[in-house]
Amino acid sequence: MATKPPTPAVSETAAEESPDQTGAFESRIADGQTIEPKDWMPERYRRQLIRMMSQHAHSEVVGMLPEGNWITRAPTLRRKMGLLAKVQDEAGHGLYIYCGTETLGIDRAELIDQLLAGRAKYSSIFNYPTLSWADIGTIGWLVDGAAIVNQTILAKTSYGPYARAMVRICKEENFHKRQGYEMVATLAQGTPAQRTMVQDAINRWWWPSLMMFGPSDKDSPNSAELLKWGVKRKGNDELRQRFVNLTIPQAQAIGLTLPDPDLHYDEATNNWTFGPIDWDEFYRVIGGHGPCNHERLQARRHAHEAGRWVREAAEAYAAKQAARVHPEAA
Ligand code: BYC
Repeated sequence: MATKPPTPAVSETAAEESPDQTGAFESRIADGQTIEPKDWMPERYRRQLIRMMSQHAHSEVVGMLPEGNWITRAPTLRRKMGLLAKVQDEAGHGLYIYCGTETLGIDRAELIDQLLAGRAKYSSIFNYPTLSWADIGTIGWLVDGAAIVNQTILAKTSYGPYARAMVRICKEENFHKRQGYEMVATLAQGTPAQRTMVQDAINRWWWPSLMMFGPSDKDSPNSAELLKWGVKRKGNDELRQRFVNLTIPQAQAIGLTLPDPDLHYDEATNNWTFGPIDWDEFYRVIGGHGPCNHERLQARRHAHEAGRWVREAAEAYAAKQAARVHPEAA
């Protein structure tokens, strides 16, 4: 049965917030304390977290679709089992984060309605198609790899429930990344056709993976506030650079290339410098006009309708159980 989410101690409007309250809140964050659901928080902090956490939860759930597409076509039983487990893990991540978002006083059903109505964002990366089996390894390596870089830092975010969800999620994402890299490395050592297939997958997923970190800091309207409140601990550009620095040696180790003629190692900064990102493409995709946006939302809407009877049955069962335990309330 749907339970009412707890109501955090927020003011109804930002106008009711006193400088003392905000000052005490910001000192706690500066002291490295986490903010917990029953603590007072500025309304703006609560809204920012709902925005970011719900987008993250939606990304996990929509992220099951491109990979789920290959479960029936995995080349071996071992690969099929690995992929099934990974896709199930993503569903679990979505659930933890939806639960975490509910501690901010919003109902999961409302968040899912926003997604299905096309009013909520989810990660741009899941609007690209999975064209070959090599895409599955490449997603594990690059997409989960990018996610880990972002989420390892989010495990230190100032909001306790989100930080704790990230600790477990990162452990699983690490496993996904290793599994993906092993698949890519196996194909890289395979036949010329397998090598061509995996290189093609990397060529298609590299730039969208860099876009996962969001716009450059100077064009990121939310970053300054999120950094001030310790929701983000690093900017989008720093995390993107960290991902690039980690990934290039991994590509070199298995003899594959990344599709960027401008890539070079900068001895002065110890960074791999990369070419310009196509931000027009990024904004097109997050604006709903990527290659698979329509297909992804349709698949979620269909799954939601197909699962309606399960939700109703679960609610009816929970109500029956509750009536047995508390017959007076029935
Ligand atoms: N895609 O001010 P900014 C996974 C939006 S799932 C779409 O920098 P912020 C996995 C942004 O929302 C990984 N939209 O925003 C699952 C904002 O729009 P609104 C998902 C994006 O929040 C299955 C606008 O652009 N991870 O790993 O400061 C299988 C301006 O951006 C994107 C998370 O969700 C994007 N890539 O920073 C495998 C992590 N980038 O809301 C793997 C949690 C930006 O103002 N989220 N936008 O209309 C974050 O860390 C941050 O929200 C972001 C963006 C770094 C993504």
